[in-house]
Amino acid sequence: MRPHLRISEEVRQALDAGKPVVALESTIISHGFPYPANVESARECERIAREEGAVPATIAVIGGQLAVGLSDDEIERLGSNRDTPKASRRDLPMLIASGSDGATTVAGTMAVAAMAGIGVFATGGIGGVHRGAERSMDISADLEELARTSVAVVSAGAKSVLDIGLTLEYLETRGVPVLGYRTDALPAFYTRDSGFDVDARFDTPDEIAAVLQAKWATGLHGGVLITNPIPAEHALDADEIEAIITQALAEARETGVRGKAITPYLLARIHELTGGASEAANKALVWSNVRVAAQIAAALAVRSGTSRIAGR
Ligand code: PSU
Ligand code: MN
Repeated sequence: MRPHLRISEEVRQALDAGKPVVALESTIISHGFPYPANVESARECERIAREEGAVPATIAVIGGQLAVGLSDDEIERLGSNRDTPKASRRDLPMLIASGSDGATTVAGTMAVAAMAGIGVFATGGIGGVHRGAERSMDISADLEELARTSVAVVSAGAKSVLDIGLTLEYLETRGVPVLGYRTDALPAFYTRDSGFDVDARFDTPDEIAAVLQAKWATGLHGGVLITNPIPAEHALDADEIEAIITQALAEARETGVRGKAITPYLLARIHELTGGASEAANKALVWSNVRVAAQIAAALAVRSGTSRIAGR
């Protein structure tokens, strides 16, 4: 057992019994949606995972502990406290040492999921290479984490606040497979097609589980990015969302917001500028990702007799 790691009784029992477990992140709770929609969405994620026969493991830093599996009260605490700091890999030691709360990003959640032995994780969108990164060098730690940590991440792709082409180049360089679930096109979060292709398309959760099993059984450590397009009926108009993203990026430049603050700033501005339409889309895609992740975790558990990841 790792120090500072707190695994809930339910998650521990599921892992010991080889039952499917799905990790869920908490930056999306503290910074992804307004309160109380964030708390309702987090609870709905847990309900969907259970409906698909998986145990949800929402991950956060709670009072300096790396918590895997949160109580209802803890989800409420993260959701109602917008000041909870974003916790990526680099932030974890300081939050532990000071006994603080932290809302884990994709990178932070992957790192903690791997400590617990959880191999499948559902989120909304990942971080990536920002537009203008050739000057700012702003590249999300999510991409490095995908390169090094053996956890599969189900997402709806990346928002075009990022440079999607450069994000794909970075993932290729770092050896991260980018899979499409029932799509040949890489989705772009609010829309189903970014204009870029995925590396490989699969149409069943079991085919994806076979890829994960092959990667990890051979010792090819590291993550896999699984992209699941937003359900068609919730997709937003590509031109409208592009105009809003362009405006939000221009405002961010004028305001001078930088570093870890830029992604939450852009997400909040996009929500304001779309007048709530993006919130419904965002919920729909996250819930869809949780469902797919639970099905992949179940297929992986059947194939390997365990939901614990290899070679951690
Ligand atoms: N992109 C989204 N929604 C999100 C995030 C990114 O569309 O909620 C969050 C995730 O937690 C992701 C983090 O891991 O932002 C990336 O932050 P940064 O760009 O600072 O690495
Ligand atoms: Mn950054």
